[in-house]
Parts: sequence; C-alpha cells; structure tokens
Amino acid sequence: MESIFALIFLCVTGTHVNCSPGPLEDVVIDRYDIPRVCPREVQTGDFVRYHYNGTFTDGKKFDSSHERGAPFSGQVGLGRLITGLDRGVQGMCVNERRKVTVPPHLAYGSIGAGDVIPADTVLVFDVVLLDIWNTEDKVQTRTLSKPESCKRLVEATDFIRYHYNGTLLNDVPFDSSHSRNGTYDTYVGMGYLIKGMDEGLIGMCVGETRTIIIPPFLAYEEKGYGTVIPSQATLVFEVLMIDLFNPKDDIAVVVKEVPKTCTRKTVVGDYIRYHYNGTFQDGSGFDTSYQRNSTYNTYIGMGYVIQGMDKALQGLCIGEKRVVIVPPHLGHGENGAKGVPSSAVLHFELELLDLQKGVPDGYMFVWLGDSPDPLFPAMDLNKDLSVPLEEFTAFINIQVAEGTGRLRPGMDAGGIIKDMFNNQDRNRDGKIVAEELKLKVEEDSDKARHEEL
Ligand SMILES: [Ca+2]
Ligand SMILES: [Ca+2]
Repeated sequence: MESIFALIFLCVTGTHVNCSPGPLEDVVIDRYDIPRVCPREVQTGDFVRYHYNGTFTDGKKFDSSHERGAPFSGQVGLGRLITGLDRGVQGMCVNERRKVTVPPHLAYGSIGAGDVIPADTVLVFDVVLLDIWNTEDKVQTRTLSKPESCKRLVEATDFIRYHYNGTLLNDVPFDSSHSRNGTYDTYVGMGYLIKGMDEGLIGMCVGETRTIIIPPFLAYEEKGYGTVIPSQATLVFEVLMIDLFNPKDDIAVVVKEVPKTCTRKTVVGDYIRYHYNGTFQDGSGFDTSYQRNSTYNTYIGMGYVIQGMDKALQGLCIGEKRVVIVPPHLGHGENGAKGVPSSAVLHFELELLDLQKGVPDGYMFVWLGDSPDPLFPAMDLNKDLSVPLEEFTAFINIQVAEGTGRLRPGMDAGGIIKDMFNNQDRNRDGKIVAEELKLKVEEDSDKARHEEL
C-alpha cells in the first residue's frame, strides 16, 4: 500500500511520468536537472561512472555511493547493472541528475537482496552522471583559437612547452599548469605522456589553444592517478602551446636587409657592436638592447655569447639586419637564464652597427707587418735612450694610426698600453731602457725555443 501511494505521488510531481493506475510496469525516469550542453548521451555498450543515492519509496536510504565516497563504474545495457538502471541511465548526459524509479521485477524481484532489500520492493535511484566513454572512442581534438600564421606544427620527437587546464568530463578540475605558474615541458610522441596526450598535441602550432578529450584507456585506465583522477576517467585538457623545437634543429637565419656596399663580413675573432631584440616564440619580449639605448659589444665566435648567437653573428655586413631563431640547446638550455625559462626557443632581430678586426686570442697588440728592427731606437722617439710611458703610448698610437699595428679592440686602449709598458719596464722605474727591452726579447725567444724543444 505504501509503495502504491508513493507512485501516485510521483505521478503528480514527476514531469515525464507515464501514469498508470496499476503496479509499475517499467522504470520511471524524472530528468530533473539536464545540463544546457549535452554533447553525448549514454547508449548501450557505453561505460559510465555515476554517483547515486538509493532509497525506498518512503525515502529511507539503503545505499549511497556518495557515502562510500566512490562512484559506481560499469558498462550499460549488458546486464551488468540491475536491469532497471540499465534502462534508467539510457540517454543520460554528463552532469545530468535524474530520479529513476525501478519496479521490483526490474530490480531484485520477489527475492530481494539479503537483509537490505525486502522482496517486491520499488527502488528509487537518484543518479548524477559523471563520465561516459566507449572502447570505440578516439582522442578528440578541437581548436579553440589559432594564430593567423603558423610556420611549424608539433611533430613527434619535438620538445614542447605548454600550459594546460585538466578537468574530468563533468568539469571538475584535477590539475593546471597555470596554478603552478610554469609550463609543462616535454618531448612529444615518445611515450613520456599518456597516449592520448601524445596523440592530441600533434599538429598544434605555437599560440594555438586546443581542447583534447582523452578516453580512459588512452589515459590512466583503471588505476587512475592519485586522489584526483578516478579509475576509468575521461580527461579533458585545454592546452595552450607556448613553444616548440626539435633537438635536431640548428639555428635558423633569415636575412632581412643587406646594405648595397659591404666591404667585409664578420668572422670569428672580430669585435662587433650590434643591436638586438629578443623575443620568445609566443612573441613576448625578454630582452632588447634598443631599450637600453646602448649596443651590445662582443668578440665573435669565442664563447662570450650563447652558441647560436656566436654562429648567427658570422658573415654579417655592417648595417645588415637579420632574424635568427635559436633552439634552446644552442641558447640557454635546460637551465634557462635571467628572464629566460628552461628550454626556451629564442628569436632575435639583429642589426650590425660596427665591426673591428680582432687580434689573436691572448694578444693585446699585433704588428700587421714586420716589427721595427731594432725596436728600441724606433720607440725612443726623442733619442734620449729612455722611454717613459708617455713616449711609449705615443709610439703605439702612431703604429695604430699608420696601420702598422693593431690594439685589441673592445678594451680601454690606455689600459692595454700601460700593461704593455709595465711588462717591458722590468725594474719598475717608470722607463724602458734598451737593455730591458733586449732582455725581454731574449727571454721571450729563449722561452719560445725552450717550448719548441
Ligand atoms: Ca726617449
Ligand atoms: Ca726601467
């Protein structure tokens, strides 16, 4: 009597109830909360995960997955659930809530279930659907936004950096790179990621945002992950691609502007002045010499700048502009640098302003032809048999001006000359005399001979 009374009550309040005066023939479904968006409905053969409260028609609870803290997970329509629920969850959307009233013959019949469910009992399940998937499912990708130009797409074996938000199919978040304030950095297509991610990231371009939906058998399968990803969970990632390169990449150089006249191109050892504008692949800047309003000055090919830059700075004319892309293994590598994250690809716009021929490594001054022989009389400009620093400085400056000698560029000339002078002024009395110079020359040649032996 009690159950019939309850059914009548349901007939009045339920919206989809097909009322009949007799005992309940089939399940009665009340879809009391349907999400606005429902991309997929439960069909026979699907796997579902749902939470439920099971009550009798008087409202007394006999079972609750909520109270156990573990949703039910199983396949629909193949007799693995009680028949009433196999029917009751058909057509359900994720996040839908419905009340399924099951007559005894579609539940535990005239036998009941142990001490819990008496014979001939109508059961009411209040169900919320958390997940649907099927063994036929594939990784689904959908591009949400994409830059107009896309020079390069993610390929297997590329190293990529991306941001992501990870949610379960019912929109519950489980992980986000944004909250950690750092990109996720990895090789793609090499088995470092879950299978579905390795697949779903392929073909993205830098700046693209993409949704990737991964069925559990291409994600964490039955084992789940920690406390955040349940067993057999479909995963939804919203990915923003930040950076990509391949470890086989060399630098890429695009010449933008070459002056009409170019008498000499930069070579290793040259001392140059240049401007640069440094950006990441997503276009954000990390460093620019223009803003500092002073050029960057360096020797080329001697390891004073990152490897890729040392290479990119060779073969330039004064006034030439080029763009160079430096992969991280030729840039700041996995350690990054100030303002440069780990494994970042760097873009530089370069403009060469000046170049000076260098001197061999370790030298401060070189003769461009034969040196004067004997040297001392040439140095002693006023012929008083003594060469103080002023006279020595004048002598060196004459060589530089006449092009018979060159000082190491990029350094304070006065400082270099003083060092050279001190090196010859053996007794440190502030002047060089013939014997001192001779002694030094002999000593040097002795040393050279000794080293030859
Ligand atoms: Ca003198
Ligand atoms: Ca002296």
